[in-house]
Amino acid sequence: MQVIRLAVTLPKEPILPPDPTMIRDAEILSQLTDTIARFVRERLVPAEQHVAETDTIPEDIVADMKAMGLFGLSIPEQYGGLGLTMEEEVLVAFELGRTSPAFRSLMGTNNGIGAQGILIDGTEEQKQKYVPALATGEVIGAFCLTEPDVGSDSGAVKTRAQREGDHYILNGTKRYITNGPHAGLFTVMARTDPEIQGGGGVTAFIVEGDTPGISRGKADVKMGQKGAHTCDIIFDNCRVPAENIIGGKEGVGFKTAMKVLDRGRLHISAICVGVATRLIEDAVNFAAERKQFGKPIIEHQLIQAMLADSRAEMFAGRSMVLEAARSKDRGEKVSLDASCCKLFCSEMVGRVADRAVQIHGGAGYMADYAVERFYRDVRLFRIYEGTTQIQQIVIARELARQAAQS
Ligand code: COS
Repeated sequence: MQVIRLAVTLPKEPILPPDPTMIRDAEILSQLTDTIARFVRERLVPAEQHVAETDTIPEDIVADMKAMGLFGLSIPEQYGGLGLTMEEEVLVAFELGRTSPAFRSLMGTNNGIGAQGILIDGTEEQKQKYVPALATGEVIGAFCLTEPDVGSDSGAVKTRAQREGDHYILNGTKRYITNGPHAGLFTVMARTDPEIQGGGGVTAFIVEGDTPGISRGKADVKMGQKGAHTCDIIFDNCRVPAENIIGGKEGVGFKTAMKVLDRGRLHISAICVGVATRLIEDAVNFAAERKQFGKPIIEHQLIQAMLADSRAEMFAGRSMVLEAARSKDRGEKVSLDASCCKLFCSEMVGRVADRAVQIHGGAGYMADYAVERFYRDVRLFRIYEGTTQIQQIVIARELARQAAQS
């Protein structure tokens, strides 16, 4: 099959009124989303079952994804990416979400949590040194925050980074690291100041994957998302140059991680919308074909209710994600909105997947139908990049803060 190339370069200069920082050229953007939609439809969807069965994305698909520039969608052009705005990125994610999340997961860390720490808070030198290889997919990036004893309370990281001359010595274990088995570059949050208990004692480091003292645990066996891989990353007296502190500043690594997650949560929300769209499509197609009580089940009102609720909720998710992405592009702080999106969209796609299985009836429980796989795949969305309960906390705290200020 021929590689479908993204023969588009988004112009540097914004041209669309009224808010020029958002979509820069509607026609080129629509070419981009159309090309990705076609790639998803013709190349990725037919490979889904193979990926699920083998727990591997075929090499030729990975090569196509690289050739299309998918690893650098949101990386600025000066570092070799396409430089999509947040709104453009979520529009692309709506399309990418319409297939197994494993495909997105492979390039998702390079566009997102594996590169954004450096892009948001790194020095110019760090960006130039590390980001171009992430943009092409030559190197896979990963984000090391979670630990065996540190999940939602991410300010409590125990991994230590002790200064020794012009290096830091890292010791500790990071857990469930997406793309850990493949990563050549890590953003690692480690405690440089043990006197400070919370996030204030945490520093973010760029750690090259082949640094002595790094080892990888065995790949985790997960409920779903086969083809996307996670593992422990273990640091044992791993010497990292002091110049690899992101932005050169100790003690701000937790804030860097939070800023990365604000963005990541919007991206995941958009993927949830994409998956919901796919599930609704599958459910409608099935319901139109399947006959019971003498007519296609789509003509039965109780089936219609499930489809209608799913479509309405998907549309609500899509609208809020677009709105939040636009405010991010305007430079507004979106922590609260990103958490609202992550909370709603991840729960929404869970309900949509549940209904899609229900509409399929017995068939929905069988591995022959994609809904069975998606039902397991979407469960993760409510957990990673901050659980639903963490999003509730972020939202409620921000409301309290705003109330105290008024
Ligand atoms: N952007 C910038 N700064 C932020 C921020 C954000 N989104 N969120 C918090 N901060 C800052 C705060 O302003 C505060 O700064 P000061 O110390 O200068 O006041 C500092 O970070 C600490 O914030 P806070 O007190 O809210 O931290 P907590 O330890 O209470 O933790 C939660 C906050 C629970 C929200 C955070 O730990 C979290 O998001 N946990 C989930 C982690 C997660 O998503 N893990 C998934 C795995 S990674 S894929």
